[in-house]
Amino acid sequence: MITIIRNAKVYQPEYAGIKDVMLIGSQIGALGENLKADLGGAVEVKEIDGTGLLLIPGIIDSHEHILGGGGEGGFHTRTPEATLTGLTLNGVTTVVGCIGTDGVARNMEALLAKAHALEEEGVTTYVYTGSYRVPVHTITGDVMRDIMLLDKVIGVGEVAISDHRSSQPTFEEFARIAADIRVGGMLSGKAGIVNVHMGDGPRMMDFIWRTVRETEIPFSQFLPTHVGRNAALFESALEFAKAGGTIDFTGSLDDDDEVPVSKGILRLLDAGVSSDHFTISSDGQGSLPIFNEKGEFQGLGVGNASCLLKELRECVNKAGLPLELALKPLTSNPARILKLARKGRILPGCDGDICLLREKDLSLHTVIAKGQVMVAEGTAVVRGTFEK
Ligand code: FWO
Ligand code: ZN
Repeated sequence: MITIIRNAKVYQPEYAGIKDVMLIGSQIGALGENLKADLGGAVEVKEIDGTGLLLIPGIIDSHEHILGGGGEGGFHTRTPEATLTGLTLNGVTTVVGCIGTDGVARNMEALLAKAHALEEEGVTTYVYTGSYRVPVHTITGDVMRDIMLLDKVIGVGEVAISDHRSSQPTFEEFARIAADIRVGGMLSGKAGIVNVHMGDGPRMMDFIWRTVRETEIPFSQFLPTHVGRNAALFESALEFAKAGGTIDFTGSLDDDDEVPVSKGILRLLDAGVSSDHFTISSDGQGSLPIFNEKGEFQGLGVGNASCLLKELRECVNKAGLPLELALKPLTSNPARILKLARKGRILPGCDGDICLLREKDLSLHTVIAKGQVMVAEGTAVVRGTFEK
């Protein structure tokens, strides 16, 4: 199958002008003007009119509870799993699944099966092995074996620190996890990322700082998430980013975080942090529990991948960031830090993961994943197995 998207304003994410983009099978084949594909009728050539539309790389969500999560208020508060259109209708074409608080009734075997299910339904999936808990609950019994032997495992997480729900790991346990996943990643050509769940506790990023300062493990091994959840944590995360680390904001639908994403990004840029060093993920299907100061459960919401395009719009419309910069934390930045070589960019040889947005309101028009049209003019044309 060949698909030519014509005359769209192409963001690679850097702006490339009005171009045609040709998809050959599941990959981007070419960018250019007046592209033609004449295969003597042997292969169907689809055309999509991209006139007046913005063509961007498919969104990479580096932290989503695709299996469902939650449970902090008892069994009835376990959150529902991700659905295919819950991803594609929000522009997500690549997702990294993780397990959170409940590492017992949610396990790695089920997470991996869910990741394969979503891959079979049409998007690209990866997983972090483990959950909040230390020692890490793996599939093979060992963090290094998991990342070396299981293709979809690209790191460990979300490892909880500075949180009343963590395992209260020692620094040595934390450093050992980072060491093992680093070497396992190295030996398997993967990022070996430690996706660190940052809680509200006063120790904040101490374990990460100590690992970077007291061991040979580099900044790039860590991707701390939820960094906007309180102002003090954000200041520490800002220092980490200034020192060369990458930090991950959790998008939110009601800006209940103390540091809204677009404000946090402006702060980073003002502080001289490169626009390569921050990402935005959704925590989709994860629980958003509220606890009072005594640690008593008050209630919970559920994360949703729709926060990603909402944060993109806020970065452009509220913070006045150029689209080509605001796209980086959702596309080329996670692709780089997670070492997803063919993801996050509109370049020949990259996977055919593309979103078309309407220019006036950055609303979603079309989504293509691995060369397959998943959403056309705002309607899902491919649905999950049990989605009606
Ligand atoms: C955050 C996932 C939190 C689950 O602190 O970590 O609970 O297991 O599903 N969510 N615990 C939400 C804040 C960033 C608002 C998780 C959740
Ligand atoms: Zn978390």
